Amino acid sequence: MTATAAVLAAASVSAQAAPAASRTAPPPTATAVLADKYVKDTTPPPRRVWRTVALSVPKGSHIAGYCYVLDGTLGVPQVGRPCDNSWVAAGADGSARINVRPLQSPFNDLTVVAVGADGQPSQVSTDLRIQTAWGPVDKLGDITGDGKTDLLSRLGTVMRHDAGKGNGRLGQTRWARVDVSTTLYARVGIVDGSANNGLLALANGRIMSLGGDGIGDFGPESCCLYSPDGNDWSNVTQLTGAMNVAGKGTAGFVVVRGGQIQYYGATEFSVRPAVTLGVADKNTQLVGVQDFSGDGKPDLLVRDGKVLKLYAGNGDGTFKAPVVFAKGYDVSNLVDITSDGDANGDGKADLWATTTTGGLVFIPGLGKKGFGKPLLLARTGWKGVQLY
Ligand SMILES: [Ca+2]
Ligand SMILES: [Ca+2]
Ligand SMILES: [Ca+2]
Repeated sequence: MTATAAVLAAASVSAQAAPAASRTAPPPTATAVLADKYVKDTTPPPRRVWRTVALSVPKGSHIAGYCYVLDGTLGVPQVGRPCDNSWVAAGADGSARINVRPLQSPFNDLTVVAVGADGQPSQVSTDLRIQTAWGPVDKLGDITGDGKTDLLSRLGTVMRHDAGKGNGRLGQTRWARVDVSTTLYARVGIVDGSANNGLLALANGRIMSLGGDGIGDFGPESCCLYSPDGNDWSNVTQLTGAMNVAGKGTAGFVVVRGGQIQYYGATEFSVRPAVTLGVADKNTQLVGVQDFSGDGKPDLLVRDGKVLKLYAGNGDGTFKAPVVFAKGYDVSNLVDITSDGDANGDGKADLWATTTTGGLVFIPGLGKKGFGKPLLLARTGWKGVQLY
């Protein structure tokens, strides 16, 4: 360090250390305790159950309120910069009650700072760990926690989900927070050790996992799944989840990569060598990996031009040679087709597809007989939407 730099550094340190003469003392640290009917229970309630938390500061402290976040990073407010997480005003005695919804099993962390009338935060934040009962693990295909298969899709850079009603039809639409620019997504099962279904994302040649929040949103991204044949996935052009292909509970995914269709079994952190299933060309579209044939073993369904081809799964991570499974599924009629499993409760894997006129159809699975007559769910609103 030069003499000048040392002087500047010393000046900078002393400037930071100097107290601001106009400031009052920061408010005291908050106390956060659970305050609802569940605190008497010997085991905590499951995730997604709303909890009430009582916030307080010592008697006689005058504060404006509390800034808090559950399972996230608190952007601590400052004088002139208000709370950008959740905010609750304090009563005259400095206390407040908040309702929060723990979404993870088993631990959820609440971070709170008290904020003075002048906007100053307490010097130390308060952490409260809220426990939930473990599981049950959400059904594959259900991202909202009601046991019914949901549709996940993307329009431009925005991810949306439409809550399945359990009869193939769709209910409430929600837009997710996750940023989906320049990225391929695949629906998979548990990716983060929680009980909520998550996603794989491919961006910039890397495959990342995004845990689910169990009510239809995902993230943040966690890096990375490493390929046994080099960690560069940049030549992957399609990606779909492939759970239970090598037995119940096993994770994996199928890609189109370098003109080939490949299955990769995966653990949380590593990927097994590729199983090449066939060749892919410009007419190849991965539809999904579900049990379409009705024998209990997940199969790969691929659109090849005007037909759907089935790669029947053997239940051990290998697949049989493809056979034509259904006809009349050309792009001039159906733009994008996906399967997230059974959406109408008969145990057979179904399809959702967008139409060339911007509509959406539900196509019920008939097991080994293929698929039934499409049911029109929406005439418009689905133009340019990509289904996952
Ligand atoms: Ca659901
Ligand atoms: Ca099957
Ligand atoms: Ca079905």
